Formats: sequence, structure tokens, C-alpha cells
Amino acid sequence: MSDSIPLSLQVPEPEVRPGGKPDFSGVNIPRAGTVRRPDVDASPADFRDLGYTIIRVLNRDGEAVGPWAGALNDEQALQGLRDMMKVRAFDARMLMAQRQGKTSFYMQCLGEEAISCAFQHALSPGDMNFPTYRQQGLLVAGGYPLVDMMCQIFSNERDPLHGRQLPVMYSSKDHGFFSISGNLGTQYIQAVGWAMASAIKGDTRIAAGWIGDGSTAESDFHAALVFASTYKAPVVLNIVNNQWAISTFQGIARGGSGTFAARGHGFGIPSLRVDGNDYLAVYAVAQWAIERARRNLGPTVVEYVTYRVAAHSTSDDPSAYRPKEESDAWPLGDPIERLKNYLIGKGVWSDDRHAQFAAEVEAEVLAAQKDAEKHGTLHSGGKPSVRDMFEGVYKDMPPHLRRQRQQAGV
Ligand SMILES: Cc1ncc(C[n+]2csc(CCOP(=O)(O)OP(=O)(O)O)c2C)c(N)n1
Ligand SMILES: [Mg+2]
Repeated sequence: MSDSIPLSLQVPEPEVRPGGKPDFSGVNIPRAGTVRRPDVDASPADFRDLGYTIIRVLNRDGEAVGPWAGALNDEQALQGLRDMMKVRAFDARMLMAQRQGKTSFYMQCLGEEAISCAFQHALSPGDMNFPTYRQQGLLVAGGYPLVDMMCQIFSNERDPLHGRQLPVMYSSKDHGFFSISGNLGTQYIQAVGWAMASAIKGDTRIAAGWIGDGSTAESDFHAALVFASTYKAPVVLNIVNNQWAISTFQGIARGGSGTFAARGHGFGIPSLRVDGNDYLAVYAVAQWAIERARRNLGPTVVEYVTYRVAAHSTSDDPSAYRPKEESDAWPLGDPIERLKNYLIGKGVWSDDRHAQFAAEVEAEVLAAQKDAEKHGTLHSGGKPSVRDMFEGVYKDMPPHLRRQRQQAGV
């Protein structure tokens, strides 16, 4: 054993730390329009390369180009812009509300708005999302009332969930939005299970699972892919790669896998990568993957390449672990700006209309907030009844909870 060498562990490190110069030269970005669009029923073995590239539609000049362009008409694209602007205005107000002590906690999706907003429009009524905490765009684009979201955030007397969930952990069966669980990764096994149940029943509804880059390291992610692959579950498995998992850079969870999408290949699941800051590309790929599920062709893994512009949550300070200028250096730009430029280029939008709509949407969000605050905020006004804590969790309340409710005198 004289030639044995001391072993050492590989611990991946981010390219840059605070104070350093942001560097995304390692992110390989093909020109818009250059990645082919396979038929929905093509053999997955024939397009494995799509798990290593980035599907893009909007080019630098704001034009929609290539085989994935043309999935949306102007009115639908305008709707997308309005949805994303509403999400951003909503996030800004709720962040402020947290700073004012009206809620204990908030999570923004700044820079990632295109992903959930576009995806929601590709679904059909009855389909079910299993989201995490950064997909508020699914609800906003789906027309869920902003007031109801705010009442949940304020845990007030009109909170649809009666104060039983952490702020931002919404739930709406009618809007195809499964109750958010803070236990990340569970969304995947639940989405696959729901999709399998839909297939077993001979139903037509499909499911969508949501996970972040960091959470793909959870065993639930891998278990879900086994079941999805074996049973060809009608599910779209969305991975939002926003480069960070709180303070951990994406290279840790990705490990030796070239991309997150490539994880799907080991399970024989078709896997695509898409520019997550390109509303048109996100919609086109979502529609493609949803059609595969709907036509009983099985699951698809979709990795959205994006960047988490804001802090992880109101409890986080990213200046401790990444350069402040990193988001400005992100090469895929801002999803709202990019879609806005496209629509202006087409002659259906203008800077003036944009400014006017921004003012309108801010007024709408403010009005919703005033309405929500009438029903209370964290430290003032109406609260859910203590009795609600015991209701709606079990179908039949177990004896120990009945006893506790009696002891609480409610
Ligand atoms: C099972 C589990 N482990 C750990 C956590 C704590 N936690 C909350 S958010 C987070 C980071 C998740 O990062 P990512 O999956 O990339 O999603 P992102 O926040 O970037 O959207 C962690 C580790 C958790 N909520 N659940
Ligand atoms: Mg992340």
C-alpha cells in the first residue's frame, strides 16, 4: 500500500463571494431560437441534449424567434405582462407590510415571475399544482383574489386558512393550488401520487410538482422520479433553478450532474431546460410538457434557469454570502423588461401604457391591502378564533383534540 494517497473531500465553492466580481461566464447560454422543438410524442432518447442547453424565444432585440415562438398571441402575452407586474407590485407591498410589523414573514419571487405566471396559463381547470412558497404567480395569474392572499399573510379574521399556516403558505383547491408545505420535496411525491390517482381513475386532469434547485437534494425528489418514471404518471416536474438555496449555491445540490434537468435522464424521463426569465419560452415549454402529460405520454422534467434577485425571505440577508451586484450581472435579464420590450416592438404596448398600468396595478394592490387590513393584521384587529385551530384538520376530530378544545374553553 506504499502508493496510496491521502483521501480528500470535494466541497464545491461558489465562483464568487461578497466583495468579489460576479461571474456567470460558466452559464452556457445559446442564442435565442437555436434549440429545436421535438414533437410531443418523440422518443425521449432522441432529445437528451435538451437537458443540457437552454430553450429561449426572446432575443436581445426583443423579437420572438425560433421553433418555440408563436405559442401565444398578443393579447395572451399582454396578459402575461400584466400578471407579472401584479405579482411584483404585490410582493413589494407585502415586503413593506412585513417591515411595518403587519406580518411576521414574507417571501418574494422577484425576478422569477415569468415561471409561475406563464405555467398557470398553460394548465386547464381541474389540474393541480403542488407549489412551494415562491409560486405566488400561479394564484395571481389564475385570478385568485389578492385580498384573500393578504388575509392569509396577515393571519387575520378573514384568513381563509384561519391562522393555521405560516404566512405565504396558501391553499386553494378551486384554483388548483395544493396547500403549501414548508417541508420541501414533499411537493414532488404528492404531485406524482395525485397524478397516478388521476390516471388510475381514468380522469383527464394532470398534476404539476414544484421544487427548487436546493431541494432536489432531498430523497423525496428521487423517490418521486422513480414512481413517475415507472408508472408514466401524468405530471410535469418543475425545477426552479434560481442559483441559490438560501445561502447555498446551486453547485452543491447539482453535484456531479451537469444540470438539474439531467437528473431526469437517469430515470428515463424526458428533461428540458428553459430560460426562466423568458415568458414566451416558459409558456411554450410548459404547454409542450403539459400536452405530453395530457396525452398520456408520461412525465417531463423541466428546469427553469433563473436567478433569485431578492433575499431568500424577510429573515435573510444575502449580502453575507454573495456579491451585491450579482443580480445585475445575471445574463438572462429581467422577465418583465424582456416581455415589455417585445410587446413594444410589436406595437401593442408603449412606455406610457406601461407606466400607466404600473400605477393602476399599484392602486389595485393598495386597495386590496386596505380591504384586508379592515379584517386585522398581525398585531391589531380581528384574529381567527382559537376554536378554528381544532377544526378542519381531521375529518373526525380525535378524542385528545376534543379534550384540548374543552380545556381551552372554546
Ligand atoms: C425538508 C426541508 N429541509 C430544509 C428546509 C429549510 N429550508 C427552507 S427554504 C430552504 C432552501 C431551499 O432552496 P431551493 O430549493 O433552491 O428553493 P428556493 O428557496 O431557492 O426557491 C431550506 C433549506 C425545509 N423547509 N424543508
Ligand atoms: Mg433555489
